[in-house]
Amino acid sequence: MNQGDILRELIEKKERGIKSFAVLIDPDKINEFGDVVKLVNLCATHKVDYIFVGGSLIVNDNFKTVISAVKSISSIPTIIFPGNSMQIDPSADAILFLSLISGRNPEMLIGQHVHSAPIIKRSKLEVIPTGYMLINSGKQTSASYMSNTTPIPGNKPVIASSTALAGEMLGLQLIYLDGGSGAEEPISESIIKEVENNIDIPLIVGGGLNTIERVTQALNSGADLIVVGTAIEKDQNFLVDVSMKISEMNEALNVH
Ligand code: 1GP
Repeated sequence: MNQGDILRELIEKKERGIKSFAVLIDPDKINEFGDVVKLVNLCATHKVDYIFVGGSLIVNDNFKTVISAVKSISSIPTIIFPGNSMQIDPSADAILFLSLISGRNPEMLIGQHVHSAPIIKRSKLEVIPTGYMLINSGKQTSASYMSNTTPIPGNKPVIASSTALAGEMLGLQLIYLDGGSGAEEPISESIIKEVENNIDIPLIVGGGLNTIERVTQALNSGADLIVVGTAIEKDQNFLVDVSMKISEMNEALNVH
């Protein structure tokens, strides 16, 4: 399998210290088609780097509609962040092929992957092998409940870094530390730093990033790409603030 354009770009950005911003659209939270159009236009205006589409449980029929809307009105790379093997759509640009390495549920480590691999191969989506790690964020999240896994304790950085390192040694190309959608607490500075210090592959951080202080802390601790969903569902102005913060950090590196 060749390294695709999106992964290559993330690796290059990491080497240069450039930070990136992904907006997560959960199709279940979309009530009207016009909502997606408005949000995607805002993402384009404020130079959001990636749009993630997916959810732990999608009960409506919006998944494909959201992806086709994003693709038809923007050129922002659209990446599927699947909650299960049903969330595949060839019109996206890439899929995070998630192995839930923080858990011990074989279905989430390899089972769902066996079902989806032939379909994904036919789809021609860029496949990004990703070590997905749920970190305890204070209350049970949909991701931990739906995946039937126990998250890594939020105060055990060495368990997190050893897990991420094992994922890298197994050949995974990204690590995604997730507190879960709407997490009460974001992932701690010590967990992000410890993981970042132990791996060379790009690091994604998400879950509960709902203030600029939290976003800044995640980025300064070593996140290469941050993902924000819930806070933007509540207030789209937050997208503008995060985008400005990231531009400011990248400009300080003297990169454009
Ligand atoms: C969840 O990391 C994402 O999987 C985003 O989390 O919705 O809390 O921003 P939020």
